[in-house]
Amino acid sequence: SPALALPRVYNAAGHFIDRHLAEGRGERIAVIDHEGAVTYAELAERVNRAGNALRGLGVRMEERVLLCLLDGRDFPTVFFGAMKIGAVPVPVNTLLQPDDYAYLLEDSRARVLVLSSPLSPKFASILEKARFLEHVVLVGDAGASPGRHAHLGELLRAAEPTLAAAPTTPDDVAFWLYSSGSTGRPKGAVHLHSHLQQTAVLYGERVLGIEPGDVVFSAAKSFFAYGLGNGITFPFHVGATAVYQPDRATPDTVMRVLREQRPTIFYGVPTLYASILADPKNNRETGSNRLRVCVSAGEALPKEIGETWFERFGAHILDGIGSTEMLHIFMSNRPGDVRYGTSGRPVAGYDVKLVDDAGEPVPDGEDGSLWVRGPSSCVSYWNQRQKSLDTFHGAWTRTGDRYVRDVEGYFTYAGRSDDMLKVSGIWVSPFEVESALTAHEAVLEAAVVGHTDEAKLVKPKAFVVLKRPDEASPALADALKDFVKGRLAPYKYPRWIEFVRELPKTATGKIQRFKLREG
Ligand code: 3UK
Repeated sequence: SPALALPRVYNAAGHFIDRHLAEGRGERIAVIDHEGAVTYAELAERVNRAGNALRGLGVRMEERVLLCLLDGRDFPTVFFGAMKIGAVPVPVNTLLQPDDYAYLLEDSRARVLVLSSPLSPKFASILEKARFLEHVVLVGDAGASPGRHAHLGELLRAAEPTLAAAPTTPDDVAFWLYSSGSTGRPKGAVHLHSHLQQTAVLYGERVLGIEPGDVVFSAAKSFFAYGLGNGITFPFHVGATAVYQPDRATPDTVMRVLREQRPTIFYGVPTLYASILADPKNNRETGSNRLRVCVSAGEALPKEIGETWFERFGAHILDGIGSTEMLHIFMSNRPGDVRYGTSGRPVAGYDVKLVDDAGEPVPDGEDGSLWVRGPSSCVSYWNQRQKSLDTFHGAWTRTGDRYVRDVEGYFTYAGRSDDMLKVSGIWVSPFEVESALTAHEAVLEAAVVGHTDEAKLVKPKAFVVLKRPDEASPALADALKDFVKGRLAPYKYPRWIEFVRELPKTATGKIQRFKLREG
């Protein structure tokens, strides 16, 4: 299918928000969140007010606005409001720690932070030092905050309800999404105005077949590239309804939404599907009897989970691989063509290749490094020249994944070419967990690798060398897990700790993690 031809003056807010009014869909429901329903007309007005409010705070074209927001109506309000004035929203992970947020504010140079009140304690100690930050706008309960912050509700009420979109082009920077790597801090993947519509057409429309009558629910939150497409741009591309849920996605919260809102499309990560299936009460009748298709991404979906889900929920799970850099899924199973245990075939509009270390194509049946090319690839990592050169080669992006293609053209995941782990679909750098462990007074050194649990999903496992080896005990292992939980985002802690006398190392002293991996 040919590339999308977008007009030279193009603003993503026009396509995803304002178009619905012009085309008579203003009274349709765009969003259902914990406060109720929002129509497309109401959402469009909120977006305008948000854009005007940000402008009123001094935000200009191309300047960043950091969004640390729980899922709800205010997420698309501020995301599109910022883009509509040509500013650059930067949604960030809501599960991080103060030190991470200090880095993101410094690196992005955001002038404004829009922050869900329940997350404000994580920022209390760092705001003073954020030298580029001028305003904090709180979302939700006003009582929870120091008085000098602005409140989104008040700003929206006071702002003008109309706003002309900034004259951006499809090639203007629209938003950034941070992605973690095996070394150093996360990198800001710079995305353009055209990218959102590209993914909505190529994957949302042509693979999922999303339609105006769909009700979608993504357990993956909107700050992930995966959740952003799932629950914001795909439904808003066609005028469908998105359900948002601010709480952590547990089997209970997710089953409640399935039961109460009866979505037609559900998106999750393998760990969540496995934990829902672990309770035999959960099925199509106690969930959504309208489900027509489900999606899994973030890490490979074990075959058994897909098969059992289909038996119990009567809808297939389409496993597909996407990335923050490519914005959404570029290789996938599709309705009527599901091969569990594989990532399917390339999504039309994207090209992939499997190459060896010399860059030569590998034959079918052998594993190679996966490269991808397509119209939603980010243009670079912000202020990271070397990391950008390592990853982006002309139109091609090196994913860091290894894959095998079979003779029929289906691709099977074969691991990473670096040490990075996907835990519940979210990146974890072993270095970061190792550093957290070695900060403990009892620990001399540590090595962290992936270890598969009973559902065949990868979780971190730590090999720990103690300063005094005779202190090794189950109680100390538990204490170390708690110690890491207190310092890093909760999904990063090691689920298993094995005390060892020494770690395998190269002659130059680098830890050989591959020797600690099983298989
Ligand atoms: C891994 C998978 C096997 C793979 C994402 C859908 O996960 C997303 O983005 P991230 O930047 O991570 C990208 C990396 O995750 N991965 C993702 N999906 C699969 N591995 N099977 C899969 N189905 O290592 C990839 O390089 O966090 C997923 C849509 C948008 C996304 N950003």
